[in-house]
Amino acid sequence: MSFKSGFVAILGEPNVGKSTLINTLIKEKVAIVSPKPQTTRDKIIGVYNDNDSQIVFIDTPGMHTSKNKLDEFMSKSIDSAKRGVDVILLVIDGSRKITSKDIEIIKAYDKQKVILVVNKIDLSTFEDLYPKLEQFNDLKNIVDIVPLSAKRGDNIQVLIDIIKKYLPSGVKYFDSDVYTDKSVRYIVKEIVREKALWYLQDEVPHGIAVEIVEFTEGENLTTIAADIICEKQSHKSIIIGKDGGMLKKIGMAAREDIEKVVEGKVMLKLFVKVREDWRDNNKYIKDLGYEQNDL
Ligand SMILES: Nc1nc2c(ncn2[C@@H]2O[C@H](COP(=O)(O)OP(=O)(O)O)[C@@H](O)[C@H]2O)c(=O)[nH]1
Ligand SMILES: [Mg+2]
Repeated sequence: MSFKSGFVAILGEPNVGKSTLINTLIKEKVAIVSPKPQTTRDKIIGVYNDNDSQIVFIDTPGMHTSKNKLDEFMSKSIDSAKRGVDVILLVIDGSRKITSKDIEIIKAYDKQKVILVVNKIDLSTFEDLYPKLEQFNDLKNIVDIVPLSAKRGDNIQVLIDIIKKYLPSGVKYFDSDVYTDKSVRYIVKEIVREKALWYLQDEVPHGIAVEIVEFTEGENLTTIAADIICEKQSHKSIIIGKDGGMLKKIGMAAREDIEKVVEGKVMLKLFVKVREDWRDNNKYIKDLGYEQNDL
């Protein structure tokens, strides 16, 4: 069999498990995950390698309507991820009821090869799931349907084998030891944002960005300082918390994950800064690293 390679975009509504899926597929944490919608802001590439293939997965922010300039940036990054890919993985949450809106969204993809991924099967029984899958049988634009659990890793190999069927013969686009287009710094700042999303409530976490201000690799210790940027003074006090408790919680959880990424001990210093309404300011969005990086 010839070597297969190609590009696969992961699309779907917020919270269906797209980022969890890319991490499971490539067995590395490249995309952050949280129960809150709009966790992913950027297009992220994760590269899967085995003996006879290389698959370049592109994780995208969930589709939703634009409210501010950051939202516009996110929807542009979905559009650019859709272009020029060999296969689209359209992910839906199989533990939810399937609505007519879901069917409409699926039908809209009629020009590309689409594999429908029905995620979170660990939350349903076969009896619940089977009638749901039957609803998709008539959809002619779907080349395959794969029920799986991104979180548990069930059926992941089945998905990879199916994707390979639809990829062209080709060359490697990335060296085998490269698993993402993002730098360690980028992943570090995303991990800090992930923990802020986990622990903070309401609108506070959605107005957060993280900026790395120091990254020094020592012999036995990597020292990292990061600013957590928020939109309002009142948010700043919430993020710091009583006696600095919230910031400490975010920092401890983040450090644990960052140590796995840098493969060593880390000292993490976090600061909180206010930049009013940065989500509506093009310059801030660019400064914070949300910039189109087309393939
Ligand atoms: N039970 C279960 N939860 C999942 C699964 N995949 C993702 N999740 C959870 O769904 C939430 C959203 O996941 P995320 O990957 O951030 O979704 P995204 O917005 O589509 O990228 C998180 O709380 C995940 O832990 C799965 O297979 N099973
Ligand atoms: Mg995501």
